[in-house]
Amino acid sequence: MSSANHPSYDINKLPVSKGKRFALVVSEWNEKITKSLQEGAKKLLIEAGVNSKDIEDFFVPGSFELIHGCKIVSESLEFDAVIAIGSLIRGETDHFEFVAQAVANGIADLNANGKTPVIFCVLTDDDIQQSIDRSGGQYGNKGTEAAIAAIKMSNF
Ligand code: DLZ
Repeated sequence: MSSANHPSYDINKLPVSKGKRFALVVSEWNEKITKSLQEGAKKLLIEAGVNSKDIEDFFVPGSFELIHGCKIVSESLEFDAVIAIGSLIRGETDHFEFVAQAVANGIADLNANGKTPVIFCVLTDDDIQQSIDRSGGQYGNKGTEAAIAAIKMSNF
């Protein structure tokens, strides 16, 4: 199921992905959610023709560390696109806005200044139910959408 906001896609109309290399940088906070996002992204990449050996997973402790993790991975120039995967839930941190803003700004900086596109797949939800709904639940899987963006940007 696709989300209400994302245009529907035809897997056969995505740019050629065979031979492209993708990195998934995954935050371990709210692991159940980030694992579902990671699985959704990986499934789409493979459906689109990416070889599983060309998808590499990297793990960081929390969403804040996605900035450094993605910087190291993207600067290696070994990948055609990087997907930053995290889950911030408002109820669990007083610093929600600060961390969310920092991660968004950090990933934006990497995109503005680096050569490798870094896709933003960080859920910022009010509660765990919203996160479940968007990571394979009733609103689809944002990991899938991030993988589509990664494929498109890898061909930019
Ligand atoms: C500390 C913290 C809290 C309270 N909540 C979350 C969260 O909901 N999602 C997330 O990805 N990370 C959280 N963190 C951890 C921070 O991202 C970071 O790992 C720590 O502040 C250490 O830098």
